[in-house]
Amino acid sequence: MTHLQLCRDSLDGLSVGDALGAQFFVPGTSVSELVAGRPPASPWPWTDDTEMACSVFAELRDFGKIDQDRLASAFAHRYEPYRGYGAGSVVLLRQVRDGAAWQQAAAAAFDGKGSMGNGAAMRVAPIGAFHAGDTRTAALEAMRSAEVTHAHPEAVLGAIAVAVAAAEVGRARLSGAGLEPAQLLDAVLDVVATGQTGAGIARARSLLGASVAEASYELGNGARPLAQTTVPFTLWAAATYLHDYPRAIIACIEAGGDVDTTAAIVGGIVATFTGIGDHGVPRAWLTAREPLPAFGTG
Ligand code: F2R
Ligand code: MG
Repeated sequence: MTHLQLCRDSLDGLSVGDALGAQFFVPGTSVSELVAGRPPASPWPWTDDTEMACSVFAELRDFGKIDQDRLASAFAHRYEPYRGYGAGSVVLLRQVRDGAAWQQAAAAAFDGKGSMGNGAAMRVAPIGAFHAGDTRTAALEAMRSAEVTHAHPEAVLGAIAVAVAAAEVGRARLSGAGLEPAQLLDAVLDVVATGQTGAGIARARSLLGASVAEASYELGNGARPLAQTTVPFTLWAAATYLHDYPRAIIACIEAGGDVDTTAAIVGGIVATFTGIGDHGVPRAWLTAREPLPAFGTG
């Protein structure tokens, strides 16, 4: 098991979560049918979460690290408008594609506050997987990947938290050591303890053992698609269902809100630990997901 294989598993978990989660915006799609083993009809198109994560993956596969200029250019030139990007990201990616510096475009977003959307967190789990066991590098690379589109500190903290979680579960997979839910959240809190996102993760730790309904009510489900109202619940779900990928994704669907993105984040973390098959990403779900773009394979 190489770090690139972990990264690939993470991307598969992320993209399947995204694509399946997005199906639940289609009227008539039922979670009870999914629980009964009858998933929605394929194909499941993936959305912006996967398109951006594939660019992150390609950076790691080809260069082993995040170069901010190259990543910003990749995001902008691969942007497909029908993939459901957030409104701020649409503006920013078009500006960068038209020649603006990402530093200025990201800083100017939302009246100079920068985006605190969950878009930096939704694409970052493969970075943590690639740096499994190296929390510090995972956090630094996550920060670099976030900054090219999201200048607000909450968005950057959210991305760091997700990458650290993926690095920690990757460490556990490689070593074969156990990882309790509280241990995972403590490892994240060692790095991200500030801001609303840090406070939310601390609250998530106190809610371990709660129901999906209570946890999502208390922590948010991304209905406001911000880092601080998305990342705490996703870490709660990943920690709670770390050994069971399908159950982790179903928890996101049950929670409602920004389902494609909560399932992408949770899927990217959990698949780093479970891999494919058995209690990992079901092979039938992988087949149902729209094939990844060529730049996100290999
Ligand atoms: N947004 C969606 N889906 C709904 C759009 C559908 C689309 N129009 C279509 O039908 O095709 N999904 C995607 O957005 C989330 C990721 O968002 P990202 O990349 O962070 O974008 P953005 O626009 O920067 O932030 C998202 C929203 O958060 C609010 N917001 C952000 N920063 C703010 C700030 N400083 N102050 C106030 N509000 C802020 C805004 O409402 C942004 O639009 C994922 O769900 C992805 O799948
Ligand atoms: Mg999406």
